[in-house]
Amino acid sequence: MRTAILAAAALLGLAASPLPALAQAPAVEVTEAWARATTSAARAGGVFLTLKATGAPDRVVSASSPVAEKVELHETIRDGNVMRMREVPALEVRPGTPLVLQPGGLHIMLIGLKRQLNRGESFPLTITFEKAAPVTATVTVQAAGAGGGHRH
Ligand SMILES: [Cu+2]
Repeated sequence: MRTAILAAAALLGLAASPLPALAQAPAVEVTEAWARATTSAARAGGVFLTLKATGAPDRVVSASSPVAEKVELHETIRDGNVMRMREVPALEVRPGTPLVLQPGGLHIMLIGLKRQLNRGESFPLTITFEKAAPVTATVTVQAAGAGGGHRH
């Protein structure tokens, strides 16, 4: 019976993805996605969110959004008395430990903003993982100073 089903699937051109329902698909949940409002002159902006791996460990390898020409993964490092940001190649997400992206720490950077981000608006951000299927999150724009200052 199983052989017959597989043969039928092969005939239909489905052989490349056998029995997907039985596989433990890697998955990562994205919650609490928000960005800071920007001025009309701003060319970059930060996005913050929480990532939870529900299965195997995974890595965020890239992101994209229609509001920016380019989206980078950033970390914040202390350089003397100055906080600087730099790009990182990936963000590790481990099961059981939510990865919280927040001001002063890891974040997603919108580079080459195509428009101002106004408080109360939202926009889509697509996150690509090494294993899990891509997730498109809805990012809510909060006040320019939201989430800052008191966290570090
Ligand atoms: Cu940054």
